[in-house]
Amino acid sequence: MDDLSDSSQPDFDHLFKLLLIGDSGVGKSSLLQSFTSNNFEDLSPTIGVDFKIKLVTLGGKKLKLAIWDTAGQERFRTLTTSYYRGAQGIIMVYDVTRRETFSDLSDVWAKEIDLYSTNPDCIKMLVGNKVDKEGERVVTKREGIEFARQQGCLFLECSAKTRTNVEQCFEELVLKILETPSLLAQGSKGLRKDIFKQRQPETISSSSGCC
Ligand SMILES: Nc1nc2c(ncn2[C@@H]2O[C@H](COP(=O)(O)OP(=O)(O)O)[C@@H](O)[C@H]2O)c(=O)[nH]1
Ligand SMILES: [Mg+2]
Repeated sequence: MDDLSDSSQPDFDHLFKLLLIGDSGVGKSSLLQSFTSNNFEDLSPTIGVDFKIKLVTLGGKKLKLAIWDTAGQERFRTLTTSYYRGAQGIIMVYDVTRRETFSDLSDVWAKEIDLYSTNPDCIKMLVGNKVDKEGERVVTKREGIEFARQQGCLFLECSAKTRTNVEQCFEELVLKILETPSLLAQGSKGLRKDIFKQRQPETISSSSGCC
């Protein structure tokens, strides 16, 4: 019973589920790491948890953000409906130095969102990561802006490595969610339990099964 959904003390006004999607290697886990713990380190490609929690105060509200990261399943394009279910915000990440990660957003990921996202009002943020590697850039900012316009998403370029614009990626998305009444209603009640339902800490303990 003593799980995260047991809210005996209401320490936040809204709980939002945010997702990170995009090709393997674009820097999703690094962005999350950079946002939630203020440092950048070389992460192993597979992290053993499904989401991280961050408490923030934005727009005068105390918010609990449950930010979901893939544990490497995106490599096999096997993110399931439960990953998308109930999300108020989706961050679509590409690597400005790898064009295929940008084209996969329209070829693969935007289609998945259409298929699986249960929230018609869900806010999307397009993020071009690794701008610290300016010399290796192959996707221009202009292209990012244009794609975001087509998709109706917010847009930012950032670097998880230097932390440039990392907070802004999450904050602009959350501020937009706060402006959307239908999403606010979901984030304050009801969905709390659902958000934490899927495969909670068992992935952590699964590594040491032997006597
Ligand atoms: N130069 C640079 N490298 C990055 C940046 N973000 C991530 N990386 C590196 O890109 C690789 C993949 O990052 P990771 O976060 O595991 O990507 P994920 O598969 O999308 O979760 C790692 O070697 C990271 O250190 C960035 O902003 N700049
Ligand atoms: Mg990752």
